[in-house]
Amino acid sequence: MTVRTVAIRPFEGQKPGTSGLRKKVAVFRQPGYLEAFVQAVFDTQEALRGGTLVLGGDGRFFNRDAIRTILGMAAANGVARVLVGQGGILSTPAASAVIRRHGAQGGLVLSASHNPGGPDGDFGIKFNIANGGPAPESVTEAIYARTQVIDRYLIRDGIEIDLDRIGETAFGTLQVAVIDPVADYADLLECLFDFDAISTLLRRTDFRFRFDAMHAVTGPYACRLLVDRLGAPAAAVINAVPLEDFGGGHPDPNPVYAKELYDAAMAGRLDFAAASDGDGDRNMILGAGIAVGPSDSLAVLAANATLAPGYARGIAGVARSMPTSRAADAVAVQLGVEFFETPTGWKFFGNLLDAGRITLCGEESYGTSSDHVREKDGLWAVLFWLNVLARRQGETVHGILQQHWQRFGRHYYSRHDYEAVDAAQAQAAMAGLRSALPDLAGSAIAGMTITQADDFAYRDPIDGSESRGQGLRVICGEQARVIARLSGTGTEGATVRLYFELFEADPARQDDDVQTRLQPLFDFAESVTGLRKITGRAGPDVIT
Ligand code: G16
Repeated sequence: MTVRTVAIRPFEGQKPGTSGLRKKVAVFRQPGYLEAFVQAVFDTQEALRGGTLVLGGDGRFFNRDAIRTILGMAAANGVARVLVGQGGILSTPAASAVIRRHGAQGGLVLSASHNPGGPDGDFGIKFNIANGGPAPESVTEAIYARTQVIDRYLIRDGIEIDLDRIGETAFGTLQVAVIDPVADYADLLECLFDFDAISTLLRRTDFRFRFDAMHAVTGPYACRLLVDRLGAPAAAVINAVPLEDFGGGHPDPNPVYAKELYDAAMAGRLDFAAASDGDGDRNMILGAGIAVGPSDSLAVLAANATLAPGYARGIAGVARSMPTSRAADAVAVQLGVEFFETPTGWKFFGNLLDAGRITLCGEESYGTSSDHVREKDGLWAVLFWLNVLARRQGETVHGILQQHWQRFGRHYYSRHDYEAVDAAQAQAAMAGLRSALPDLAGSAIAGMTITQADDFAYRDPIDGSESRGQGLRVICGEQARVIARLSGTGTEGATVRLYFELFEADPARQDDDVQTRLQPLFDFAESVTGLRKITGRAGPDVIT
């Protein structure tokens, strides 16, 4: 088995976005494309030589082919050991858990997250560092720089393993271990939550519970944890078998793409319902007649953290991405713990978690997690909510939220997405707002004075690194915010995201229709971006 050196030329655009490199499957299937990116990882991440690499993905189309290629390249690049999930499966949080538990030097996670799969869908690859988290910008920049000059990749043929059989195989200096993709992760979660209390709740015949795995990676994890370990009825986990094309669906747990589940909960047919995304790091939480916004979810978990054994001693602090509502800040203030505002992207939480400054973190994009891993974690959030419900016996999701708002105030919140917009039109809308920024402070939106208008820049409090251009924000003190940014995860044109937040302290005004309450902010956004006018669209494609 000899190492082959294959000459290639650099591919344009191998710059990782918000979360790794995401492209159409057809782009990834070009000869040498995947290899160029992976070689750039090996060329820049020297610790992998002689080290351990974790490898797995969300099971989407091209997952197995990519794994075969990467195994051959790992062998050729001197990796000593690869831990690969059985069937090529590893959810994103499970990959993070495996990297940490086994002291690996890094991991390659194959996923395009919530984006659709199949031959015409999307694929993605992300490098995670030794702390289990997504590579910080300094690392992704180095990888990108290498892709721009790459002229060869190394591969060893004959690394053939049965991906479906757990076991170890040696190929010269490379050891490949096919591991149970669920075990390490399930053990970790079992240490954090009150499994006895949750189990009692899930076995109650009057507790109507459903988890939708959306034919994505969480199916096996949910079955093992919720059904096998906790005793939920098997029928409670739906769409549990991972499919290469997610059954033709869009594995994004939100009211639009998990509509059936959403409708069942909103109609009051379920007491607690949840869904996760393609790679298992996102979550949507629903109660009878109510959807818990991701920003609120983070705040509620922070306020109730001590109910879970893993957090019984309290939390060190909490962080949220800039466009996420400030609901969690309000909790942190009352708890007397630190809170942080980071740019969009889970990678920005890594340093704060490593330094022990925060315990919980979350984003408006249906992501919540804690210091148990360095990724967001869908099932973790579901178990946390079940833990809270089990310990606050007799209370409903709706009741818990209402009490939360009464105590901390309500942050009405919504995100409007304009998807697959012509890139030039998206830029024009952003430019409109950007040029208005310097003159906005002092003027008003629906009677609320604008106190600040800027392009968000972040200075990491741990390593001092700077990240600029992270989203345009218009702030009315503690009362309201309007934010605009371009998505860094789309693969078609540009996706413009508008985020709206309005604070309401008066309990008598906390049960209004969200979109109605936010309407003045929508009108303001249109007046400064001209987005609808420029794109000719009547409204957003997705409202969450
Ligand atoms: C990724 C990132 C998240 C980010 C989300 C949306 O999530 O990990 O931090 O909030 O994308 O990013 P954007 O607004 O740039 O599209 P995932 O679940 O797609 O990996």
